[in-house]
Amino acid sequence: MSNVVSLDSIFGLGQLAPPETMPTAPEGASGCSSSSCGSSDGPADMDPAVWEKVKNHPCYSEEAHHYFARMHVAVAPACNIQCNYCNRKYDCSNESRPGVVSEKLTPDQALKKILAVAQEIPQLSVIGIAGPGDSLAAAGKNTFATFEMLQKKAPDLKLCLSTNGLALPEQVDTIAQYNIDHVTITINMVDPEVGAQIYPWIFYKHKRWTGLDAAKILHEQQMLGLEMLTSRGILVKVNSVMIPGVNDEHLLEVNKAVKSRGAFLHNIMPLISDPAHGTYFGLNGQRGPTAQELKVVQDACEGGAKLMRHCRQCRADAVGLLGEDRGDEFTADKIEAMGIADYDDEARRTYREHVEAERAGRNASKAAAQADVQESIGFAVDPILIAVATKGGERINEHFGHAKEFQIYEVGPNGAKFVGHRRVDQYCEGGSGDVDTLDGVLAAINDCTAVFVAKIGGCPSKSLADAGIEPVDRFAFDYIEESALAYFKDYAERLGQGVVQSRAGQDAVIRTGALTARRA
Ligand code: CLF
Ligand code: SF4
Repeated sequence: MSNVVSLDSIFGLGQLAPPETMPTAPEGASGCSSSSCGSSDGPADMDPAVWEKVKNHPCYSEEAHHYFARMHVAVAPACNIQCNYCNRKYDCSNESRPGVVSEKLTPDQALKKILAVAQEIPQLSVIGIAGPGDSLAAAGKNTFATFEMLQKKAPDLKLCLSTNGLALPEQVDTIAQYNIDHVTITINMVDPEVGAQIYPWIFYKHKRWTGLDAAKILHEQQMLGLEMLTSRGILVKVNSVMIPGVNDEHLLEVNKAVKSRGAFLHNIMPLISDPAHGTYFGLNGQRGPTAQELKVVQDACEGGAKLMRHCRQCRADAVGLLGEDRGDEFTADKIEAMGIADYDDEARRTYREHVEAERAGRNASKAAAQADVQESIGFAVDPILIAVATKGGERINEHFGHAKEFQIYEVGPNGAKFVGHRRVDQYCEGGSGDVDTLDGVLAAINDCTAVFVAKIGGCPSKSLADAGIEPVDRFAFDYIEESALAYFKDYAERLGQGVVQSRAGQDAVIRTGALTARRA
């Protein structure tokens, strides 16, 4: 199998345009920073050394998630605590979706798989260990053995791990020793009274602890581990599972506490709760949040620790861009049949250079679109939500009927920004659309004013329009944010003329958990 992956296939899909086709900024475009445009944080918003660490990490940079892929290797089966949203038969739901047991790997098997994926996917930039248990339980033996081999063999790949934090303080020196720049801690509470409703027990210092004692120890270890990591300059993302009625309002306190200890990002994820998963919460009727409930809590935390809103709650063996799972292309049998060539990072280097060129032109074009909106709208207009069908590259490049998720952008007079995603069943299978599936799509994007697509048929267009969601294909293959701003300018004009009405106050159904590849 070829060791160098051509970028033609990516360009051919319209995911990324060659640099010379990028839109240019109109004369007089202002140089407003990406943050003042309301878009994702970029080099203008952070220390250059931090930007270097996050610019190719799909979880730590919202912008990077349109371009770069991560891969998880399931080398850590053990766990040292019990969460009420977890069933040990499945993957760790702190950083992954319960539902399908991962193919567990030894460190040697993991290395082989990583090298196979690296030669096939030029977007690959990060290797994460996120279970299926806790990456630092059992002294993190498999986790560190994998990273030790990997940093020697493939030094261009970033190392990332996720933990519940109980064993973290004892492992911080080892994490620093292996140059692991990115650590996620799942912190669901900073008050042990709340923690006792989430964690029935922990196993710590050769003893099982329950109730308030367990929650108190876990809380102290999490805070200490967070402080130790940030004081060493290691970037920490905090994941919190939002559990309505248990810790939803409390997450504002969590946000403040982790910000004051230097956390880089806070990722508030919806509880995945289904009786079929056999979890305590699932079996006892604890529900997950709606899209609007999640957004309300996320919005309330704005201004504190920076929020991550693009998490896909991926599996402990996920492979690919965040909205996809290519794990079925890399099963043990297939890797064995592949034959791995000598390690070569040329395709990834070429790809990264191309992304840098894309980025260089985007700030000006976003700023120009933003300035145009601000100059042309002379009255107050509430922001709206837009659903976007995309395959990546920050472009509108997916057909409505082929979309397995829609990215949600909030756009208003102050800019356009990514605020979430909605997973759906693919409407069009085998050349024809399914009415029941269309109902599911409508429910998932019911709070949106418009849906941007590369192409759409007459039938779903009519259903969308009847539901009050405007189907828009005139921006096919263009950049998302610039198109959203152009649409908003036009929408505001029509609103002013009374031609359209605001859809504020609608709610939508979210489906939690990761996209699951069809396993061979
Ligand atoms: Fe994996 Fe996590 Fe590293 Fe990302 S995932 S270990 S930080 S490389 Fe990312 Fe997946 Fe959300 Fe995790 S989308 S579940 S936040
Ligand atoms: Fe499950 Fe992860 Fe919690 Fe352990 S830390 S109980 S594997 S969700």
